[in-house]
Amino acid sequence: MLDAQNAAAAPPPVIHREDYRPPEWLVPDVELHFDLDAAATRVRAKLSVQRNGGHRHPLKLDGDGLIPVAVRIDGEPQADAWRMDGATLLIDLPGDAHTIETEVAIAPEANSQLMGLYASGGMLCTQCEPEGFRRITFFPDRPDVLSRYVVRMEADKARFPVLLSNGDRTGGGDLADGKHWAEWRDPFFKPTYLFALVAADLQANRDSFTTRSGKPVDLAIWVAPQDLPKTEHAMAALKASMAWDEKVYGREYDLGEFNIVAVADFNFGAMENKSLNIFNSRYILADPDTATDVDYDGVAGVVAHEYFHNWSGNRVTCRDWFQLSLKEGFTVFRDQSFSADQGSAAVKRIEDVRTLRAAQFPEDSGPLAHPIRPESYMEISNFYTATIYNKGAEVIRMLHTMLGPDKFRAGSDLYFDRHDGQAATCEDFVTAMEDASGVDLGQFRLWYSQAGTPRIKASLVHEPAGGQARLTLEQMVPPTPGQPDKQPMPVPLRVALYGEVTGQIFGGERLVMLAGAHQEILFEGIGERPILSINRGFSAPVIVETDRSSADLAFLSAQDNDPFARYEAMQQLMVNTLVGAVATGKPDHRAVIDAVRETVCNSALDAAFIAEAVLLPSESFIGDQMAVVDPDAIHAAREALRQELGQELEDEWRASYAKTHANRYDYNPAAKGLRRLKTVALGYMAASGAEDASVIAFRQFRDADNMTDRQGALGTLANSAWAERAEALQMFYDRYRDNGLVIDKWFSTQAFSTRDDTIEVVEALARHPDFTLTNPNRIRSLVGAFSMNQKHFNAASGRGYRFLADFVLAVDKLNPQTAAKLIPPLGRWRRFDTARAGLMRAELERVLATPGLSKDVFEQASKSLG
Ligand code: B3K
Ligand code: ZN
Repeated sequence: MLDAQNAAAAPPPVIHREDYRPPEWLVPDVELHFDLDAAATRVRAKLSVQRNGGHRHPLKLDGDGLIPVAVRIDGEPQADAWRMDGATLLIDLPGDAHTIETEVAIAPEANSQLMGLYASGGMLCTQCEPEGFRRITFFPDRPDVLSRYVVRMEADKARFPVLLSNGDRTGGGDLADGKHWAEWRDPFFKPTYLFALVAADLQANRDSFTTRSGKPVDLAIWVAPQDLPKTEHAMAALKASMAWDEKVYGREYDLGEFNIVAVADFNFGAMENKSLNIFNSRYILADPDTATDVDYDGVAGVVAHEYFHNWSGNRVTCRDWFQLSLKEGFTVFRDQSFSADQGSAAVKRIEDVRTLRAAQFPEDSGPLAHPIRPESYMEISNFYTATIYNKGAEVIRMLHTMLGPDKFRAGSDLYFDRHDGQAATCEDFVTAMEDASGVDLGQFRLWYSQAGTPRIKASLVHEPAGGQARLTLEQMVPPTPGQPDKQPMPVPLRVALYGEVTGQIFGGERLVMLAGAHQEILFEGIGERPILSINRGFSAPVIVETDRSSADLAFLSAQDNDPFARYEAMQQLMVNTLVGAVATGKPDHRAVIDAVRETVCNSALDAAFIAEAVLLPSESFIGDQMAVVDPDAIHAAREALRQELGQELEDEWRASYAKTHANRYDYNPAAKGLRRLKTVALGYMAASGAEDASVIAFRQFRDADNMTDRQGALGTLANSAWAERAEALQMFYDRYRDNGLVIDKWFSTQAFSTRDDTIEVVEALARHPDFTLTNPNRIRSLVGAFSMNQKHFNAASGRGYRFLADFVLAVDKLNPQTAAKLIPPLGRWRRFDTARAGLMRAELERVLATPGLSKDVFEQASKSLG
């Protein structure tokens, strides 16, 4: 942590994309020898190094917290040939090819950062992306240095009976003193960030998959014995992903083994290490009693995501970390498409857009805005963002829309063929798409370099005399930090015009390519007044502003044949209503109530879609539409609309509830949809103030045969003033006290509560014996969840801000990556009134003034002050 301690005094250096230079030394082969022990692990590394180019520079091996115990060059200890430059080991080498051996001692159980080799629940495991490998051994720790690895591990056999690494197991056996060893070889060239090892006492759910060319693959998911029954869903998702990638992308798996290990303490969701994926256990373990339908979807989506990385990330990796979206945006697009194919594509698209709007749009309009290919960073761990991942996926999706599935597939085939075994760039990807399709993507590249969410103004004018309709589009890309002036981007908009009377689409859907700042599109043969359906399927990650009336939005919410556009029309109607209510203080709920009634009563719609469509936009999304966020007024307006919807449509909610509640647990898209609608209906019944709502909620909670129903009811109870509330929370805790993942839900449900005592409850929960700073899931479940509770986090007293900043500082001492991820809500100060903005800034300043800050937190806090 030497660097970290200097951060407050001298800001950490800024790394620029334009400064990229190829590596000076390559390391084609590496042998690692681990003498594993939780308190003291010895790591010996033997690197074959090759000079790359005609320079005379020394070999630079990155290290972080490492002290060399021994260094040998071509087998000899040459003390005068090497030196330390800060954390980096420099070695002067006379020739162009040498063998370097180093030895270090590390302490996994003292590693609270969870980067490098660390201990979790009695096992040893690794996390190397992006720069954790340098905490294990000295190495050129950058993604464009690709090596073949041989890994030998030795460990106590009783404590660590399972020894895993990348590739295939090539040897093993017993040693003296109760120890044993295993050797693994990975024939594929890979960068350091894909290295992994696990030493553990776990058991495997084993299965197999035969690739389409007939090669058998042994699959194993490693967990604690009592968790084995919870791995079936992940295993099914893994096999489905393997088949899907063959079918949709023509990509086959390339080794004889594929292992997944679940760990309780993990900074992220999961990690795609070559053939040894390591997962946060929340994305592996699922059974009906402990995991919700959302959790099941998360497990399948993340298993697929990490598996898909084997091609989009591992076989073709990133040249440097500025190219992160090359693998992440593409892989998110791939996992989204996979999930859409497994269930309801319409609902999946709605969920993906909701995530983008909740996580990425605020980022894109705030002080941390960056393009999907950033230009600079202090700490690359801060760039695993919704922009890189989710906007990155939207950019790939636009290519898919513009090129069509066949040309897109030709482009991806060309990309994989051309760059297999290489460290590539975003530019390589776009060039492959361009070469394979013949489509000019020159201007499209702006999506990689410009930050900010484009705003599109769309207005439609009907000229009945000529039977024409004129669609005028205007584009504005807002300024973002470091990018004051923007160029218009190419925006693919799927558009349809509906006849007001006939309800028919005129001439089918069109793909309109908006290329400039202003464009007019003429539609012919429009005899009746047309209603505009635009950005159907959310074909571009933009904000579309239209002047459509409430009546037109209601029409679309009832009739549009594009499910996303239909959902969107309802959302827009709700947003207009709520923003209007906040602005005028005179709510007019009529149009929303009628539109919701129409949707709830439409027997042609499936339950999952109805549940999504009738949900009110979140308080933060409403805030995003306002010049100055007024958290209390938004909350009051939204609750008033919820209450009136509950009361006016009480019979409909009761009918929906009755229809769905007899349903016994089964995991399939239809049953999931019924469960979702059931809890949405329960929420409205509670909002209506119906006297029996508490009894119904408590009954749902108590009698549930699955976590979706139980947690759904608990959420309603947790928001209430009902007598049953405390009992339900206690019952939930007692039932699941030994299950960390479910106790996370217990914390987050209370942190999300709308009740007025939420901040006191949250502060008390931070002192609960089950709260701990060493488990990232637990931190997110309380502190992260609370920071998303717009009303209470933004309490006018500033108490919520102080709570968050206290945790940023406390967590930073242990785990800078997790601490830095807590900061963005404080960076939203520009969106609030001056009093709140001042309080938020004061907390950011307090964080920045603290000595010994990590560079992760320094970068996020200083940029957030703006
Ligand atoms: N590639 C990993 C990212 C882990 C980085 C942690 N700082 C997870 C994923 O996107 O699949
Ligand atoms: Zn990923």
